[in-house]
Amino acid sequence: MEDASYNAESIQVLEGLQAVRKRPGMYIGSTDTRGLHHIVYEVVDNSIDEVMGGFCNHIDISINQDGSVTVVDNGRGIPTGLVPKYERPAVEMVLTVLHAGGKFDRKSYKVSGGLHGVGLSVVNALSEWLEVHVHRDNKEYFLRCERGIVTVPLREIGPAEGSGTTVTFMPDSEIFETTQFEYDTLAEKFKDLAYLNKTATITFKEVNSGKQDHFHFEGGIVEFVEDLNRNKTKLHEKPIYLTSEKDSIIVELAMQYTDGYAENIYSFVNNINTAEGGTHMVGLRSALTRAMNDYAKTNNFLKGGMESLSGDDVREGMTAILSIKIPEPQFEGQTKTKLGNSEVKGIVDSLVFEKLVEFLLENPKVASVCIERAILAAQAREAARKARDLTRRKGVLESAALPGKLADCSERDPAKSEIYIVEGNSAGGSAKMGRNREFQAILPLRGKILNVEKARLDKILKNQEVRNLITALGANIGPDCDATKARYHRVIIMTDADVDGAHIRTLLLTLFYRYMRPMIDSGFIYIAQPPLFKVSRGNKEVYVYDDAELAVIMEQMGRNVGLQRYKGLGEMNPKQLWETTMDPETRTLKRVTVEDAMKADEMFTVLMGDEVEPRREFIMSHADEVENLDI
Ligand code: 0RA
Repeated sequence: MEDASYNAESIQVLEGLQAVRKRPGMYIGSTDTRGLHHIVYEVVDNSIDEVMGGFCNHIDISINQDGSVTVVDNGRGIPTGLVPKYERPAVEMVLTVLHAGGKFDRKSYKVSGGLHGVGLSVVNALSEWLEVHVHRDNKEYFLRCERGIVTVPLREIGPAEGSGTTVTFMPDSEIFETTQFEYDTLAEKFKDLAYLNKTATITFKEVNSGKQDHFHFEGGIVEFVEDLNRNKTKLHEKPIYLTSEKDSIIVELAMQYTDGYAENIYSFVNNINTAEGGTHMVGLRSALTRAMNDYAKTNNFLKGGMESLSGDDVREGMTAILSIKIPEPQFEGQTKTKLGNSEVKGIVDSLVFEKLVEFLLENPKVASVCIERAILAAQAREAARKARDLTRRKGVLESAALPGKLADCSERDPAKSEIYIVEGNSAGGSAKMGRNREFQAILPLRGKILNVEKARLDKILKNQEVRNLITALGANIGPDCDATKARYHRVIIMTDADVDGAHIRTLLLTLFYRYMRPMIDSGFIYIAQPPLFKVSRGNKEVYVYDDAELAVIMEQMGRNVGLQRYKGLGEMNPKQLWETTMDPETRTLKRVTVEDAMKADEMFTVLMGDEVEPRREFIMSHADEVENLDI
């Protein structure tokens, strides 16, 4: 008799999932932490689809003791009935057939085209094992697979109340470079999902660490904006909220002006963070500029020869969330986070324009605050342009006029050159003597540079320390910043291991984050790691870089050890500074990344903002935020 489970159909299925195991990167992007997290998002996205359809309002996620992940939802439950043509339960096909999703169209806003939306079958293929419990029609069903192959076929295991799906999977250590989940990364994503889907309550816990979170935001993206602005000074009490729909495209926008200077607009398409922007953002920017200019002109706000407000003026100080839902998104770009659908630009533009004009007319007080804010920005921009022209003419920003305090290196190839930005003149002296002058330049900074968060570009450019830095780096600042012009591909911030050192480091990072972002994006910014202690016994000396290490070393060295605590770089002589902090053979550098602009902005805001307590907390807890990198 022919084995019914081994026919042409099942061979195809096997081949499909084998392909996923063979080239996982094609389906989930990579097999590192990112890819690992992706498969969690994939499962959760399926539950979110049920939320968007209005069938589900609870999702509970846990990282279990054994390292597996469980996602529980109270949606309709994956269908269990036999699919006519195939004579197999739908749930089995959803789990074992690539792109089976199309066969059970849920008519929701799918996450296709990006790295998500590959389907549960991909998660299944990349799991050592995966189990599904479905509650449907007052029954509980169970199914188990191992590495994509059904090992326990669908069976009814008892009665059940309500409906829903529970998926538990163990990521396959044969596939993933790491199977260690980062709680905070996952939690951040689930929090975003809860903001974007206000009907959902999402809980998250990690059994081993005891960490847990509960996310539910009645206000949706309005609350998202309020949260982003919580440490800022708001110019109007409530975020402006608009929503509209056309051609099956749903557009939602929440925005609020602050007294800051940064523009913080985040966009999402079908809950995916479109960090690279795209057609929806183009449409939004066009609508904002048009609506604000229309209102300003109609109501005689523009005076003194000012002709119009630029897009930058209109967006200065704005925090906004744009969330759109579209049936067939096309994602493009380096990280597949740029929306490509050309029809979206016009739709977002016209919907936002129409609703914003309506809002401004109905809320003249808020309208006038927003317009005045943009006018101020336009005036300051004009002043900044004049100041910049002036400094340009004087040659301050030209590489010909390098600052006198800079001890440059002899190497001319930026890729081989580094610059140490050193706190204080005395440490600067040690660094100059200790360095390898062939490829290491030193720029000492005196005292604390300007508090850049509170100052505009024109004021910042007047600060001598900042000018020295900009000139030395050669990459310019603000909209003109160009990392390809940088004179060094390693810009290393070297500060004391005390509170002042932490402060000046943050000031520098703020400057880079706000005005020289391309330098961070290019991976050119680093933080030096000077030792905290020197442990000595007889003529044996060991440098120690953190407290945990100190305990171990003290234990190893035994009795009668000498312990010196380094508070400042100045306490080391040039040779020690070279050996511990500057020699590429032995030093450790931390590379500064802006993984998550949203988070970084929040950090800087708290640090530089008016409130003291969150600032103190921040300094204590975020000191190690940057990635560890051995070079
Ligand atoms: C296919 C069709 C239907 C629901 C689902 C899949 C579904 C999948 C997942 C994955 C996790 N949770 C889920 N919940 C539902 C529609 C079912 C119907 O029409 O009743």
